[in-house]
Amino acid sequence: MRIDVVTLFPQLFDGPMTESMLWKARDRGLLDLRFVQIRDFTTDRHRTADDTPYGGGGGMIMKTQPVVDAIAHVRQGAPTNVPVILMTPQGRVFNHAIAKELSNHERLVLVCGRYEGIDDRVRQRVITDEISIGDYVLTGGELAAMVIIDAVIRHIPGVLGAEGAADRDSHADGILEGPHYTRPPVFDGLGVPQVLLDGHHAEIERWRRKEGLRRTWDHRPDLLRKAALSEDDQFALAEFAEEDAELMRRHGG
Ligand code: 6GU
Repeated sequence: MRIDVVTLFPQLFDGPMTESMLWKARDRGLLDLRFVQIRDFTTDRHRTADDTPYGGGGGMIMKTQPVVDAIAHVRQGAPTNVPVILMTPQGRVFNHAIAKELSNHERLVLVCGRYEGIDDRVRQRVITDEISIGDYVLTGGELAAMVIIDAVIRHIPGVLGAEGAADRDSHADGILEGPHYTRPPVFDGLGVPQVLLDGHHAEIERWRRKEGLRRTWDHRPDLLRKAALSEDDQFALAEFAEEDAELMRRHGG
């Protein structure tokens, strides 16, 4: 997969994109990650990429022409249907399903805004999708682009060690993952659930599923409305509900 990032600050990507899993993906040729400096497409002596907003108000707006030209540059020779995605708090909210969907594309173009925003005519002319990573505002789209790159490439076959591991992640089937443990067997008086030490594989899988459901019940009950739940899952949820009701009876709510 090839990803082109259109940005005024390519250096911001240096650390996160050259370590660990990201680097392995690039090293193995599974991810061709490139950066385009918007400032290289400015036309004036001062390489001006921003200007004051029409209508007044604070802040600076990124100019249309350098961004449009930078995008045209990376799209040369690319199929016409390559997604050109604007990083913006006004976009659709990123999630597991969108990460997986984007991973099916041969190429992506991620456009990072800075300052107060980009002239809307960039969006009107060349943007095909707009993504936000959550309901808060970042100083620029670069951190959001890094989040998206990381989450997307986990779905490319061969990027994660164990094949298909992304399908076992939290959110993959609509529920969270349960807890994990490694040695030692006791830390500061805290043990490890006996079922994990016994080595009975089917029991371990049942336990993991149930603990994942318990986490989801406790932290993200909103996810349970959309999750695909088996009869055993429903039974576990009924048990959690009963436990909660029992706590309420004993301690008041
Ligand atoms: Cl994609 N960009 C900016 N600037 N802020 C954000 C965001 C993106 N997603 C959440 N906040």
